[in-house]
Amino acid sequence: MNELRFTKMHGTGNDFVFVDAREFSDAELETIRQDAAAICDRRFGAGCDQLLLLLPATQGGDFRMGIFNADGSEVEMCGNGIRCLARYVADHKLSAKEVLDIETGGGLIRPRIVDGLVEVDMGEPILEGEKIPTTGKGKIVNHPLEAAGKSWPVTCVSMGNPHCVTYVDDVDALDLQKIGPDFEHNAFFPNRVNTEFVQVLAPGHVKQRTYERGSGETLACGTGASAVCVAGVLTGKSAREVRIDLRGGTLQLRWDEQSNHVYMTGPAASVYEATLDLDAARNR
Ligand code: ZDR
Repeated sequence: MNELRFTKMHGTGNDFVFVDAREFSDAELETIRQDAAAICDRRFGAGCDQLLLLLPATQGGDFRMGIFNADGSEVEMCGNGIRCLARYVADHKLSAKEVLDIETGGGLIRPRIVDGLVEVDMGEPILEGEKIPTTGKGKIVNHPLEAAGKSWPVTCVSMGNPHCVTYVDDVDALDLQKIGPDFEHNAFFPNRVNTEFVQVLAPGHVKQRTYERGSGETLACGTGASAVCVAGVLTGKSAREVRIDLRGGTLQLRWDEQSNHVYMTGPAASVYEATLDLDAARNR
């Protein structure tokens, strides 16, 4: 396979190369897996934070989503990506259902389009340290983590993928290129981690920057925003319903007390369609 047809999409500035891979053979999927980092490369390839694949369901859902970070690592979940998947399915009329059941490595995720935005039932957060995973046990709330030469109180949440949330006075003052890798590769996180730096503006309004596992700083992070919503309740820093301002836009989050599910609402956009010459992209 030398040509890859894709749609360029983004959710609040977290950008994706979205590939409809429902008809791909196992050999073609393997090629994509091998070439993921080359496809994501912003100079030699198509360029994106994550490569997303629309795949046939295997467990009774409507579709399955495959996710690769810019470094080529395959990961479990992507919150902004699932909104884009719902947008793609609606744009191409691939389903008549109002709420989709999407299989991901982080479990079944349920998006639906409401008033031009996408609302996603992100499922239940995982709070046990061992399951996130961290090397700590039980709930990890305000745990002191040594990184970048100081101690940061961190609260850890998995939304299918691992997140670490820490509160600061001024998110814009942080040099994330410098401090982010120290969180991502910290021995406390056996599978590495996505890190959210959060500034509380009011109980219902926070500002977030994200340093993503395998992709570096991105303009937004949907699973990260979900983790921030949960961490805000666990630490008492913010309310169950919160507006989160990210560098690329705003997301609305709610951690429902009754169901224990997290709901995320935000935009998703298709920017253009194109064909990538895989041979050329491979020659980095
Ligand atoms: C943060 C993310 N872009 C989203 O929107 O949820 C997810 C991407 C995957 C993340 N970098 C990981 O778990 O490694």
